[in-house]
Amino acid sequence: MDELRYPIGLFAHEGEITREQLQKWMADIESTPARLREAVAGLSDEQLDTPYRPGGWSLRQVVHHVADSHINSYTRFKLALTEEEPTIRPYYEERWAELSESKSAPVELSLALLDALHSRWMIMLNAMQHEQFARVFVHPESGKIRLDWNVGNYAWHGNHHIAHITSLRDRRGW
Ligand code: NI
Repeated sequence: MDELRYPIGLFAHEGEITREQLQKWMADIESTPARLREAVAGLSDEQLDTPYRPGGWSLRQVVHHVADSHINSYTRFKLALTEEEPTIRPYYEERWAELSESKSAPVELSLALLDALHSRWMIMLNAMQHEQFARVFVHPESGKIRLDWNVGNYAWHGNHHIAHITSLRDRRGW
């Protein structure tokens, strides 16, 4: 396992997902924008343009990636709630991160976007009946994905990228 690339390990969950587990993951999703904002607070443009690991994305690209990824995820939740086992549209996240906008736009734009997006996402999740967490979408490569598992996956995803930033800051003493 590459510790720089996976500072908190990979997401894994086996078996039934309890309401308690789901609540913990939802609390992580709710706090992700504030924790991401805190993770980059006070960094200069030069620091934001530093790769979190050799050959990896810059901190700026990481922040914009979280927004890109969570916009897609939010959409997939909505598709799964309103259609029967919809097949979702994958995208090349590496290519999105290489677009010049992802490399240059102020991080504040994605932080603000995530504040609003996660606020709506949480209203949606909190309004879901427990049975609705068993609804699925179909990923063309990964197959059927249940919404409860996906809540965990995106709680992990935010934590994973926040750890990229905080671990670099620790290593550099920033
Ligand atoms: Ni990611």
